[in-house]
Amino acid sequence: MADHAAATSTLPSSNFDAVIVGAGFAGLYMLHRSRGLGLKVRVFEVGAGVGGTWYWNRYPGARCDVESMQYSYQFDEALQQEWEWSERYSGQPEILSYANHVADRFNLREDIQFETRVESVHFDEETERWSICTDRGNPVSAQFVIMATGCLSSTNMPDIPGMDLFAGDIHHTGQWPHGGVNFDGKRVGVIGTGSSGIQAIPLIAEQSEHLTVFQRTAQYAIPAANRPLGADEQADVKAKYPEFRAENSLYPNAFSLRMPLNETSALDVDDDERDREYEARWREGGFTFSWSFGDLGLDLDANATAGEFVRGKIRELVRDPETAEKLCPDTVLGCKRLCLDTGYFETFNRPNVDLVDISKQEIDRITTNGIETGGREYKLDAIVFATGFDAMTGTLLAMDIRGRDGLTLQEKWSAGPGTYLGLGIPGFPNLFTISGPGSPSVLTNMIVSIEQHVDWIADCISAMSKRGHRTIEATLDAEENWVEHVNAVANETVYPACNSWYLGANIPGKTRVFMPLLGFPPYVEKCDEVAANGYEGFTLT
Ligand code: NA7
Repeated sequence: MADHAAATSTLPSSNFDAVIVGAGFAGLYMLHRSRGLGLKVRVFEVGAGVGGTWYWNRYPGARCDVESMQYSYQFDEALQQEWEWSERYSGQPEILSYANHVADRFNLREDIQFETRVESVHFDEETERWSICTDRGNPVSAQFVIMATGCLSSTNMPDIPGMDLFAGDIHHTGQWPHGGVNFDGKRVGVIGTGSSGIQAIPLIAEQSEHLTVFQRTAQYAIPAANRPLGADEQADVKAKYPEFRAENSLYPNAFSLRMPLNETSALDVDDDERDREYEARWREGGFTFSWSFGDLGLDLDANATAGEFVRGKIRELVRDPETAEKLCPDTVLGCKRLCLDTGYFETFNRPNVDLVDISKQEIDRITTNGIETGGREYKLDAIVFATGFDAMTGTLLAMDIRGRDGLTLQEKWSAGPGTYLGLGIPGFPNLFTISGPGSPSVLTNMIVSIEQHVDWIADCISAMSKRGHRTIEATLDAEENWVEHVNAVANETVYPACNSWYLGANIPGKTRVFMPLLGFPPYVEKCDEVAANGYEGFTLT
């Protein structure tokens, strides 16, 4: 392995110890750790800057739903002490500034090649190295490839007839123009009411002349109760940051909430007590609502009481009863990711906002002038697709990845994504996925999960080097048992009860498999155990 002094002056070079794909939070920390190991490393990033999700999702209102004091790196005490957050939940611009600060502070940019898309990644069995081609030419090779490609990085653009005919502008929330969009005086249509739509709609309503929201599935949203973060509050956490982080990693989602989990069953209390609990958490804001009772995620009847409470709130907040009914979800609360909102339901009281229910009658076509559905044309100057992502696998499958015997990842995953620990794939030696399918990732505080994965991978590479191993590869048995385990855990809960992107159900034709693993602490324990047992479930050569 090359020493780092050599590594920092290598652009352009063609032989690396490790190639990292992506310069979001995962890629940045992986680069930092790889350098610490003395690896000669190159990061390829499609964007012109760092930040991943937070680089692309610049739509109005884009905000993290995990609180600021937790949604940040913990690997460097000085870093977590010096950075100041301004709000309870950080907005996209602040998180992107933080990512840039980290890149500057640790001089990461010099090993990142921006505006470069990795097109193919092929394993050569003779040399036991990967060959990586990008859209910039100049193929490179590497012993290790680490996919830091993010879970929500391939946008889902529905194939609606007539898209190319529309005379106005079309935007996707996940690929928002860097200069912003001026909606002044415009008639705007928003398709999609998941987290992105629910965050963007109130602001687009303020900025535009008229907004029409096209809703396929009504969604549960809880007030975020965002507010400026007090200096005292921030200082309190910083005074005990390592302890705060350690405690948070013991929660199933790897973050703590402002009110503790109430372990009582929602069915064991009377209506008044139940409503009091929901009301207190609704006021507090955030995901603490889902901790109102111990069985909301486990029992459909218990869950239904929470759904009823939220529907009651929607009926109070939205003045027009017909619109309120359309906005009332009838799905299982939390089985599609619960949204946090700021004035979402109230937005439908504005005179310039209309809601079109497309649950029974999908959009027929896009015309030169707008959107046609239910026998009517809605005249628009701009259309915003808030239609989400081909989550967890989309970006990996878009690359031409070939492992042993020329096996493509598309072939390997034709019946659904199989991994061991969300970290390794049989047939693809020395290729790691950070927060890959089968890991807790999107069900947790992503940055905590990312750091855990990066540390595991870095320790693994270091152990291999010390023991003289050239390759590491997950076994088929380990993969099969792991996929079964991930789905068995999900089947104990209400998660499989609806068509969420966790299941791949938002993408037509995508195999229905529950992709993320529920429960961060037992997962960490398992990863540590695997490493301690000489990388059990992997073959080392
Ligand atoms: P989501 O949560 O996948 O939401 C996408 C929304 O777009 C959702 O309301 C979908 O309705 C709707 N959608 C998707 N395709 C269509 C078509 N073809 N026609 C009409 N409506 C459609 O994506 P987000 O970007 O909001 O959030 C993703 C994650 O980012 C979120 O969970 C947070 O973790 C951050 P559906 O529900 O499928 O009927």
